[in-house]
Amino acid sequence: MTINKITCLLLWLPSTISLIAQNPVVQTYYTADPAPMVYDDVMYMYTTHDHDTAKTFFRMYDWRVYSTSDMVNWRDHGTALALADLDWADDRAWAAQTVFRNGKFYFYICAHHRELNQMAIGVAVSDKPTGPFKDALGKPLITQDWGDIDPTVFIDDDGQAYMYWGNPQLQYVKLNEDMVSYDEEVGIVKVPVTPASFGNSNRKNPERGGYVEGPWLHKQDDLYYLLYPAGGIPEHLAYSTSENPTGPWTYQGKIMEVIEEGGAFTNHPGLINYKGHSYLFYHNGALPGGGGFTRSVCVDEFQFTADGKIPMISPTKEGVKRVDVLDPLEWVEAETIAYSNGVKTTESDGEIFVSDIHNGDYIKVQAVDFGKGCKQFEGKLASINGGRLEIRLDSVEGALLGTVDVTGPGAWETLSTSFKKTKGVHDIYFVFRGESEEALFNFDSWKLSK
Ligand code: FUB
Repeated sequence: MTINKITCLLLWLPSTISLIAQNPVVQTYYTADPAPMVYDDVMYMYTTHDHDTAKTFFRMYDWRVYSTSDMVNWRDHGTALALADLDWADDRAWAAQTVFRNGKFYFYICAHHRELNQMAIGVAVSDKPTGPFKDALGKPLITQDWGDIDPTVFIDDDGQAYMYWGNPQLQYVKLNEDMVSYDEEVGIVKVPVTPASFGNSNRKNPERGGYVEGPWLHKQDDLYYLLYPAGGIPEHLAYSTSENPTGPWTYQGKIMEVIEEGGAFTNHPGLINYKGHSYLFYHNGALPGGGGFTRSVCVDEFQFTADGKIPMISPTKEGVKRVDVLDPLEWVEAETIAYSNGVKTTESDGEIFVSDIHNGDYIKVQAVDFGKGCKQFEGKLASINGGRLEIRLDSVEGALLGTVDVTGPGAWETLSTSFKKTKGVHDIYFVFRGESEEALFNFDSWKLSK
């Protein structure tokens, strides 16, 4: 457990703070460069992964994927792709994005090319949004120089797909329908990074526009929006618009200032609409132990103005409001988390479970719909040093619905407890207790019944 638990406890006392905090979205890992995608009414979020021990430079070896149906409880699906899955890549698993086309999910990534000793853009493919993804080409799609980072892919209404990328040179290709090759006749188009197109925030060179890296292409009401980190280090977020997916781009303004408190020197935007709301995904360094190389993804809601502008968006600790409730009558994976303190998740044989559970750690699950009444809890747990799972209502110190003793031989077992019939929508807090200072047990899934 590298995220210092004492720091965690100090930071989150009094525990009432954690009742309202939803940002950063993921607390079990350091995650960055969020790329949202909606498929089949579910929001997926692909992230990069800052290693817990990164101090003086990025240590990034894999990409992760999460999903939600309510915008507050995020299910951890584990590693979508790792450098080890790409024959040609050996370091810097940097920003990426997934899009769906023709029954397949295409994951555009950038990573360090072992032989060329430069960054390159590749594409991996899967039948499922959560992967596992496989290298589609066995080699990169784009290999020019160190600037080949941060791909963003957008499929227009006429079916034409565009991939933009680059630091500091913004560039694009028109992807072919197979999504793993591009129109060679058009080739790689370098976009003029002028102040008129990208603002005058470039601190090193005022002649040049403010665009730095991390583009995100979005279309709304026939207008194309290009969002990007700008200005230099530390980065703020800005956007430009165009009536065409290939520009020319007109600078519109800042959308997020440099995050001073709990920020990172980078930021990285992802804009998406979901269930009638507009969201900006970005990252900061606000998790305990966080910083420029140990970042965390966040999301805040905003509204386009009546004339189609993106307003300034303030990063919040509160995050976003739920847009749905969670059904507890079906088995819920324990790694479906609104907020957690102290725990991690572990992948084993294709299964993911909550691990690194110590005395005093907890998981918050938001807006659990008890309906007209539930009175039974079942959980799949496996003891390590033994302990107790407390099921509490609405806060860490909230009413104790029931306690499950996890003291078995170590294999997964289904344990249950009955509790006073409880109705309506509540947050559940799973609070972990035990005498051992080591990990107490693992937690796989749970459900309630009437
Ligand atoms: O996460 C590594 C790099 O930092 C990304 O590729 C950039 O966008 C910046 O966030």
